[in-house]
Amino acid sequence: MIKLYYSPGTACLAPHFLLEEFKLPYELVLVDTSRQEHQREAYLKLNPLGKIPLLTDLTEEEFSLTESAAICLHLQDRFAASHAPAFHLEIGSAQRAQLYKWMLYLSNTLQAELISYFYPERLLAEAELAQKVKESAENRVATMLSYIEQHFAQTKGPYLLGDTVSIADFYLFMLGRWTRGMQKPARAYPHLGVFMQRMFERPSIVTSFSQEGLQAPYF
Ligand SMILES: N[C@@H](CCC(=O)N[C@@H](CS)C(=O)NCC(=O)O)C(=O)O
Repeated sequence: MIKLYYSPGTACLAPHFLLEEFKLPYELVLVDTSRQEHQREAYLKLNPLGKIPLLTDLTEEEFSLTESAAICLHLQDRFAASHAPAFHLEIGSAQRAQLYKWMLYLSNTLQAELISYFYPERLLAEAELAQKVKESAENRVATMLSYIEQHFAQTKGPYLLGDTVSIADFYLFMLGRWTRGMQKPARAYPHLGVFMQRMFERPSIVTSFSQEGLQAPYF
């Protein structure tokens, strides 16, 4: 049985959406970060980084994986062909190459900047300086959202890969949701906003929000 260790609304969301989207049997395991459960011995044994998410699968052999983007890619590799053929992309195909581009851009550029936005004190501890780090991160996130907006404006979408929905769309939706408290959130961009609304209408996303106990505003 696949288990997804989660904390509501965090980087567990994209894998959670995909487990629902692919209609896989799985179990959600809450790691209560408000009680520092992610820093306790029991969890650190499973994930020495003390981060969320973590996916384990003990069906065949002992398997565990961290890094939200890696979990999404793994779910696609392992289950798309059998459970969600629309998500299957041939290795070496142009579309799969674009998928790699988006997954890496989203995870190592946009997500990294969002971490600076949410945890500025990890970069500069003093409150006034941390505030400046936060503002600066928000500015850079705006530049990144504009780049994605431009992509949608040029390609007309409706998804990052064009007509084909992919795991990168779920990843983008998760990160776009994280901008909801910013001065110009993802939903405020004309094309990106339409994308966010379209993704939000997918039952897999609605179900995941409900299972994680998340409430409006959703994005
Ligand atoms: N690069 C990792 C980041 C994981 C991460 O930072 N998760 C956050 C939640 S979004 C977390 O565990 N925070 C707890 C902490 O840093 O103490 C991934 O994408 O999975």
